[in-house]
Amino acid sequence: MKEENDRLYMERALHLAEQGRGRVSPNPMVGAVLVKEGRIIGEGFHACYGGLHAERAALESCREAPRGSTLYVTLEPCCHYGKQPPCTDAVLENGIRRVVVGSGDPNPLVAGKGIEKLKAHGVEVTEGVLQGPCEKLNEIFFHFIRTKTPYVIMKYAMTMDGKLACVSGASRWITGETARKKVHEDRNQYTAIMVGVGTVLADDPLLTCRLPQGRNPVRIVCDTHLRTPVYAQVVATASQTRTILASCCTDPERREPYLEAGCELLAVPEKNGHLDLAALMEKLGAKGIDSILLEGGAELHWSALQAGIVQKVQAYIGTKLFGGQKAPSPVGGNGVPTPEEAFRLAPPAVTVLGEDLLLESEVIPCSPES
Ligand code: AOF
Ligand code: ZN
Repeated sequence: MKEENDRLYMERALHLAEQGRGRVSPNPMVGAVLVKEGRIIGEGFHACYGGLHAERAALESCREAPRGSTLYVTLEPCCHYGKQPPCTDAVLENGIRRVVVGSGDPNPLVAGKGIEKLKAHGVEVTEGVLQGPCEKLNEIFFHFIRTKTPYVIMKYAMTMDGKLACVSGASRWITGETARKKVHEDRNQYTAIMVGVGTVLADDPLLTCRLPQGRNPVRIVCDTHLRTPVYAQVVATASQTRTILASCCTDPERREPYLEAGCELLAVPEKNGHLDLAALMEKLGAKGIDSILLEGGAELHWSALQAGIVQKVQAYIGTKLFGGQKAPSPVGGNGVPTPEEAFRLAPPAVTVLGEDLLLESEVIPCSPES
């Protein structure tokens, strides 16, 4: 009975945590519920970056004295001074008797020390309740805090015969409205969106979020030789929406017009004639960019897979067939020579979006000897 209730309250805490989605990065989403004698007496979540942590938000909302209550929290309470004071202090000061934790906090400043401190002060701690869903909730934060590089989601829409466009190059539309709305929900949520210069030259995209009250992701263009046209939409709108051009070109004269237009230029070393994508990820991580939607083209997808920077693949599948030997597919480059050398993906999550499908799979990292 106790375990069943623990799961129910943790589910509620997970639901609360979700409300911080897209607003707390690069911090984690966290939800908290305070329960006393079988009643919820307070609830809270981490609502904005730098803001009150979930535990203190729940305490602030309390309808009665929290002394003797149980705290359900999706992430181990912190025990360090950051932008906010330690949550462990709040737990102890308020006489909370028991703390139920979903997942541990891999932040080296916390990493088990929060739970240890609570136990050392006589608080009963139960760990690992709905651990899987709690870890999944913060897959981006967990990746970012461990690697200091962004979580990269390679996203594309293709037909059921694996085409990104018709032979003519026309691609509007592959998927229907429901799927296209989800794309904009994702742009509202992830920190950045990245494309190759080929995509800018071919489509002149805006790469913004077209939802009312939506937030635009930071736009990143991988442009080894600085070929982005100064009149491209991403450059022309750079003063409204942050735009980063990642390039090997360090010539101040060539960089000047982009800087004037409000772009940021990121100098990246060259590797085999292209941008060193692993080095780029480190630089973007240092800028606090914790997640990237990688939206093509095919050559950049291949390079990104080879560089080992992709964590997840999002394949939208439109229920159409384009055909055409020369019609492009989502991943270019040389391709792997044999099926054994394929990039491996975990079993996918399948979502039906109107008449289309979305398959989402994590990339299984290559072992160094393979
Ligand atoms: C919690 N509850 O709601 C959150 C936690 O700079 P700060 O003070 O906001 O600290 C950020 C770190 O604290 C973050 O990296 C993560 O380890 C933890 N976030 N912890 O107990 C919360 N948001
Ligand atoms: Zn905290």
